[in-house]
Amino acid sequence: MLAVEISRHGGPEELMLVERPDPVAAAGQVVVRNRWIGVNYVDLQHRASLCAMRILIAEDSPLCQKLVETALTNQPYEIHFAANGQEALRMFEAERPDILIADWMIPPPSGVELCREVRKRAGGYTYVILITSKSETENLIEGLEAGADDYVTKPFDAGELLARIRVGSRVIAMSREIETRNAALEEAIRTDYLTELPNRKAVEEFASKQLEAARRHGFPLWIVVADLDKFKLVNDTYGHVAGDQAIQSFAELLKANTRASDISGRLGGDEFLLVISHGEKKAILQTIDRLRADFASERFDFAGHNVQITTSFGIAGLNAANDKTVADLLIRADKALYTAKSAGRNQVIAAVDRQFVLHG
Ligand code: GH3
Ligand code: MG
Repeated sequence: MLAVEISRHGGPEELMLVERPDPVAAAGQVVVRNRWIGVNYVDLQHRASLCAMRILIAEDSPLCQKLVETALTNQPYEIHFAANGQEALRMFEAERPDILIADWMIPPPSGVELCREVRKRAGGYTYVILITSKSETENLIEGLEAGADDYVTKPFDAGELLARIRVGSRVIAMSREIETRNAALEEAIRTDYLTELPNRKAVEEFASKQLEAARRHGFPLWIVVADLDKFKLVNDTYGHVAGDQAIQSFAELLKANTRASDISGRLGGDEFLLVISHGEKKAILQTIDRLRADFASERFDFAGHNVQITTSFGIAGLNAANDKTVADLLIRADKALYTAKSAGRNQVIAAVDRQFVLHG
C-alpha cells in the first residue's frame, strides 16, 4: 500500500493507493479519506477530477439541502452549506470552492447575483450550477449570462444533480490542469535554465517595481552588476562544463546571500544582477565585498587543477531626482563594473555620487 498525502485547506487529506486486492477496495483504486466524506474508494482514473473537489451549496431550504446532501452521500466531494447569499459569498472568498451550487431564490444576494459576484473575482475558475424553480427557468438566459455554467430545475432528481456535478468536476479538473501548466510556464519564462535563478526578464521586472516603490516611499535601492573575471579563459582552458559549474556555484552563493525582500538573477553569460533595497551604503558595500571574497576563496577542481575564479562588481544607488528607470541605474552600475575591470578586476566599485574604488 502506497500513501500519498495531499494538503488542502486546513489539513492533510489522505490518499492511499491499494496495490493488492482488498476485501473492499479493488487494485488500482485510491482510498480517499477526509473529514467530510469519510472513506471512499475511487478509480485511479478519476482521482484528479473527483477527490479534491470542494462544493459550496448556497441553499436556504432544509428540504433542498437534504436532497443535495443525499445526492452527494458517499461521493468524494468536500461539501459546505451556506444558508443565504451573504454567507455564501463570505465562504466563497474564504474557501474558493471548485463548484458552487446556488439556489436562485435565497436570501440576498440571490443565486444570480452570486454568479455575477463570483465572475468578478480573479483567480481559479469556479463551476456554477443554478437551482431554479419552473418559473425561474423562463429567466434562464439571465442566469447563464450572469455566469452560471449549468442549472437544475426543482424538483430535481439526485442522479441528475450528480451527473451535472460530474460534468462540472471534469471541467474544473481540466481548468486546474491548464492553470497549473500556465503557472509552470510563467515560472519557466522567468527562470534561468542553468542556475535556476530569476532570469533577466524576472530580475528587471522586479527592479522596476522596486524602483517605483523606492521613489514613492523614499527608501534606498541598490543595483549591483557582477561579472566573472576572465571567464572566457576558464572555458577555453578547462572546458564549457567546468565553466557551467563555476556559474552554478556563483549562483548558489547568490541564492544563499539574498534576503527574501531582494532578488539576484542571471542576466546571461557570466553576468548577474542583484537588486537590494533598504540598506545603507556602508552595509551594502560590506555585503558585496564579502560575496566577492567568498567566491574568490572557493576552489574548483577542474580535471585535477586547483582553480580559483574572481568576480568584479559595479554598484549604483538610486538617486530619486535623476533615476527614472532601471536602465538609468544599470548604466551607472555598468560603468562602475567597467572601472572595476580596468582597475585590475576582483573588486567592488560603487557609483553613487562619484565613482570610487573600495577594495583593490
Ligand atoms: P572579463 O573579465 O572582462 O569579464 O573577461 P571575460 O573573459 O569574462 O569576458 P566576458 O565576460 O565578455 O566573457 C563571458 C564569457 O562567458 C564568454 C562565454 O564563453 C562565457 N559564457 C557565456 N555563457 C556561458 C554559459 O552558459 N556557460 C559557460 N560555461 N560559459 C558561458
Ligand atoms: Mg566576464
